[in-house]
Parts: sequence; structure tokens; C-alpha cells
Amino acid sequence: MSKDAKRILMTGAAGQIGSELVQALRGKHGSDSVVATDIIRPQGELTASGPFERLDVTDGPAVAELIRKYRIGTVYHMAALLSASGEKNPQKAWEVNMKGLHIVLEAARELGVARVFSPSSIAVFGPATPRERTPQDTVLDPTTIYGVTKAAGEMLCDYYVRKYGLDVRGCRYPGIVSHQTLPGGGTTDYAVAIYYEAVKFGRYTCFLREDTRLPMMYMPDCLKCALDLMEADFGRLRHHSNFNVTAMSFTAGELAAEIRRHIPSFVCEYVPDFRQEIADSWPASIDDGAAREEWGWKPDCDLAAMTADMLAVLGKRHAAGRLGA
Ligand code: VAH
Repeated sequence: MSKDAKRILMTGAAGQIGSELVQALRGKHGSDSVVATDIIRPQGELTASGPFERLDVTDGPAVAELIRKYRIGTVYHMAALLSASGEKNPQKAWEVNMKGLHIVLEAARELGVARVFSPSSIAVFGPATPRERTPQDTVLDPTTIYGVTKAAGEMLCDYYVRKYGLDVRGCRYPGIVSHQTLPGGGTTDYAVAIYYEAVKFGRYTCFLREDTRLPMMYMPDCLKCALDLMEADFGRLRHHSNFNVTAMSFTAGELAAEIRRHIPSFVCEYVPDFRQEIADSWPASIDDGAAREEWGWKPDCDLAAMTADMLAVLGKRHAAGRLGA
């Protein structure tokens, strides 16, 4: 990259979305142009394919120091504690999700970062929100600390847009399904684990009820969403950090039935745990009309395509003995 070009910094780069978003951005802009950071130093592709730095997003001076050191022009702020892990440690979730976001926004404002991506989540919605085709502009009444931090985070990001003219963008991601990096601490994580256990054991015990319907998205669409939103003409956007996006909605039972189309003997049991209450507070389906209208959002993958691809990839990995115990 040229010496004057500005680099991209990503926080939470070792996470489920971050680890694949880094590779997509390095493929698009060049490996040396994306500085991956996380609180832990992972092994493998992430650190081998380009610059990596350990970073605690609650350490303001450390965040500013990296932005200066690498002459950062764009920040993808992916670091957060998710819904289930947040409920086990609400104080830490507030610290990481809110203090971390405020530090990133302040550093971006003070150090001339041109653009910030800060994802939100359908977790901002709650029991008073319309559950079917949840509107873009509606009641936000989150019941989890994760949802509270994402709702407050959207408002903080939009404040920086209005007050300082900072270019901040974000979308309310639904549950994300992928096969590269296992998710950690999410309520929608069942929709990832079920594929792994179907391939390894032919059975899965689901921690949500069979009839629990949630909005979901396959990772290729998740990456496309972030890249397309960040490429959009900022002047055309009426919303900024809170776009509703989705690709599909399905129940745990519908997902199990789709897996059985490939593995007829697959058996799924349903033993709800504390995450059922979280899932019950979230929408069953999302209206993503604003994202479609303002920046051309359009998902590609449905449940059938996602299931075929997940089982093909995990099946090959299992046959090669690389799917773990
Ligand atoms: C979670 N995967 O389950 C995240 C996501 C909509 C859910 O934000 O907490």
C-alpha cells in the first residue's frame, strides 16, 4: 500500500464475525492494510496474514496509540460481550461494550479517523417491540445488558454523527451462522453448534424450544452487509448506526428438519435453558426495508443454501479429522 494510504483497524478481530471480516478486508485492500486487534492473540491465519496487535478496547491510550502508529483511517469496532455471556457478567459487558465504544468514538473524533463501523444487534428490541417484521423505527426495550449496550451504543454513535459529523455506520445484525470461528456467548449460537454436532455425532441437544423463531444470516451475507454499508454514499443515508438487516427467519425445528434433508438420521432434542427467556424477548422477523432503500441491501443465502454449504464444509473437515472432539 502507498505510504500515504490510511489503514484499517479492527477490534475484536478474533471473534466469530471479526475473524472473517479481517480476511475479507485484507482480500479487498491488501493484507498489510488491515491491522487486526483483540484482547487475546489467536494462532493461525489472522496473525499470519497481516499485522496483529493485542488491544484492550477499554484502554483509551492504547487505542489512540495504535491509531497514531498505523495512521488509521477506518475502524471496524467488533469487540463486545454478547447476550448470554453478558448476563453472566453485566458489569464487564457494560465496561467492554460501552466504555470501549466511547473510547473508539473519541479517538476517531480526536485523531481524524474518517469512518467507523460499529455493529448493533436485534438484541436492542424487547417484549414491547412488534415481533413480526419489526420496523426500522420502533420501540427499543432490551431485556439483556448486551441489548442495553447496543441500544445505547446506537444512540451514542448517532450523537457523534450529529454533533461532530463523524462518519459512523452500523447495522442490527441477527444471529450469524458460520463455520470458521466458533461464536462465544450468544443466544443464537445454537444455530452454529447444531451443524457441528450433526456432523460429529448425528444428534444435538438444543438449548431453545423447537418453536423458537429468530432472524438469522449466513456469514457471506454478514460480510457483504458490512462491506456494502461501508461503501455506501454517506450523504444518502437517513439512518446511520442502526440499520435493520436480515436474511431469513427459522425455528430450531425448521433448522433441524433442513439438516435431516442431508442427514436423515439426525436427531435433535430441545432442553431450554436461561437463553430461552432472552430469545423470547427478540423479534421473530425483521423489516429491513430501510437498508434496502438507502444502500441497496439484499441477502443471497437462504436456509437451504446455508445448510448445504455448512454441512459440506464441516463434513470435509470432519473426514480430515479436523473438526475437534
Ligand atoms: C447473540 N449472536 O446471540 C448474538 C446476536 C442477535 C444475536 O447479537 O447474542
